[in-house]
Amino acid sequence: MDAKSFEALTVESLPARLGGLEELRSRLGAEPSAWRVREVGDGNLNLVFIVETDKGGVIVKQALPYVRLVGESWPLPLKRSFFEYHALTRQQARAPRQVPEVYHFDEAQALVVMEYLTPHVILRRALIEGRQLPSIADDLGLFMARTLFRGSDLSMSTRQRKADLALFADNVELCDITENLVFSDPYFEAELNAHTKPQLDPLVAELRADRDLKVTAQRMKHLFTAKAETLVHGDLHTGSIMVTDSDTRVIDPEFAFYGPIAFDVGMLFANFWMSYFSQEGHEEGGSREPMRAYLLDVLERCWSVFRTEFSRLWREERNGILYQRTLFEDQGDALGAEQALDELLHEIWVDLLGFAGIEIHRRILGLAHNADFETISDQDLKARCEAKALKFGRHIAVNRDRIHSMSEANALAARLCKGAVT
Ligand code: SR1
Ligand code: MG
Repeated sequence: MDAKSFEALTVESLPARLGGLEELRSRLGAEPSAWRVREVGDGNLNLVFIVETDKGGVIVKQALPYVRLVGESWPLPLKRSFFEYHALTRQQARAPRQVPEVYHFDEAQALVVMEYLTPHVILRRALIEGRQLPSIADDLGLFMARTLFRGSDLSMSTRQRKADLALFADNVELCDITENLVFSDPYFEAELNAHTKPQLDPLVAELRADRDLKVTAQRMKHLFTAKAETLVHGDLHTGSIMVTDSDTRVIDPEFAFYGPIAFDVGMLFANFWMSYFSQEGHEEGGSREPMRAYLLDVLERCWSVFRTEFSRLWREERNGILYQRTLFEDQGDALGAEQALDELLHEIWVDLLGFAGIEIHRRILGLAHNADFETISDQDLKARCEAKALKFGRHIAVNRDRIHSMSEANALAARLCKGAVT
């Protein structure tokens, strides 16, 4: 394949263009004309192809020089594929078997060839269908603790850490998308915003006039831009996770950069809470009460597993720049290290509530909406679900310093869901 000039792949051109790659031939067979190719990308940005034969399958993901969701009027650099590749290789090392295996990367063509996860489905779709996945809370709690701890100053040497900070600092345009779409656009009438009209108009006006909320959103944006704590996935929502009953894989880390530990955790939890509030819109086939209980349990358990694993890593792998053992354990002051751990976990908790509340808002008020709500066809019902989620988001973000536990946050979600709070 000509490695010089970028050209978007098509279903027709892919076999000829990638047919010489040993990484594909060994998995699919050496006769590219026999490869079956489907384009299945349903995300906002990229092309995604499944390439299969009777021998096996691979995924080919290719960036486009623009935002697929919007079109060529919104250019976006191909280099996001470079960041996705580098994030995947680091996550694979830090949380083995929790991301797809990478087989091949072509920087000029902005494409990554990786493991075809089958029979996996996108977690968001499974939750909309009312499927209770037994292992996601544990798997995702472990994934976040391991990647966020091991990519931070708690684990890395100063040279390695600064080299990675510099490498991912160039992921400018994707950070810029988050800075605007997540933290600012929802709070004014930005051009690409959308919300359920006219039902949500009064609440949207109220939120956009809410000074405490706007200050909170900007405070969270400030943490996002300035708190370069660890290599975050950067877009860890339920559409970035593929599942079976026994396997959970995190995909699509193209938004990776050095940011706050709490960002990934808050974004993921926001998506579980949105799934919770949207369940009422999917009750045609029967009550979703068991599903709601399941989702609150996932939130409790995932946060608990995260804390437990993060604490284990703190005690066993804290060999980086910060909180050196020479200051604590080596002086017989293990309690000092535990105090520092408690303080850090508390800070993560407070910040994640802020990020979660803002993520909920942007998915209902901004450009990029969630299928959880978008697939509710009755617009009045959809707006009722969204309004509860918006109020919940506002409460946990603005009052993040005063919410002390996941059970407290979940109890508020349950009260709002039952309509006991307006
Ligand atoms: C223009 S991109 C919109 C959203 O899609 C991605 O998945 C990110 O969540 C981004 O904010
Ligand atoms: Mg994505």
